[in-house]
Amino acid sequence: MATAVLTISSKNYSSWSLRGWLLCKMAGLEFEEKTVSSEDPSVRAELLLLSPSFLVPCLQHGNVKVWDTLAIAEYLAEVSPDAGILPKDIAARAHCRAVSGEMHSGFHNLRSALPMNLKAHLPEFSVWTGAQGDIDHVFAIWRECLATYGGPYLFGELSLADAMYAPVCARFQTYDVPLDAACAAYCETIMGWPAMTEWIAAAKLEPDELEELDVEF
Ligand SMILES: N[C@@H](CCC(=O)N[C@@H](CS)C(=O)NCC(=O)O)C(=O)O
Repeated sequence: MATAVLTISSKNYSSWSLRGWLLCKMAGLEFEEKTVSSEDPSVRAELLLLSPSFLVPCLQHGNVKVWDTLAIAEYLAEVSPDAGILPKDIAARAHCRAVSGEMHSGFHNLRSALPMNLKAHLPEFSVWTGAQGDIDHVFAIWRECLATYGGPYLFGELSLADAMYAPVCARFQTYDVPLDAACAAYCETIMGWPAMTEWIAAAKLEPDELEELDVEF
């Protein structure tokens, strides 16, 4: 397999980096990580060369450069068709793309009100009511998927959807969001996914703190 490099940023804070990285792991891709701090102007210039959108994750695989997490997922599903990134059944595949697309383009209130911070535990955090609607919609998606496909992952086996919602599980743990039994079991499954525990362990060793994301809420 061609040499692959995945450009990411902070393991503690960057939920999109986490999603891209989980997808590479799911695809069984052998890859190197390149970590950039987009706060540093000289690094931003380098990042622009690596990722035309300025954003991470960005995957360089041989001569192929692909950025944007959904595009990376679709590319990896083509490179590793047996990895299960997309379900085999056409209806389940469409459903998986729909709930993954929702995560990619929506849930803005949830994402801004509950930033990913794997090192933190903020049990006193009060959820802004604007975010509660997003949280309830996540619960509805999870309950429907778990009931339809039987769990323990959203589509039975690990898929793109689990990579997309994994940072949400981490946020629910950080902010002690109350969960029903089905959603709690799903979060526990995701937080115990070996790739996830590997990422979290590395995040906890990261020295840098982004003060603006570490305020006490
Ligand atoms: N839609 C993009 C979102 C990527 C994104 O927002 N990445 C953040 C990190 S989580 C980023 O690179 N931000 C640039 C910056 O912080 O300057 C994707 O799906 O990959």
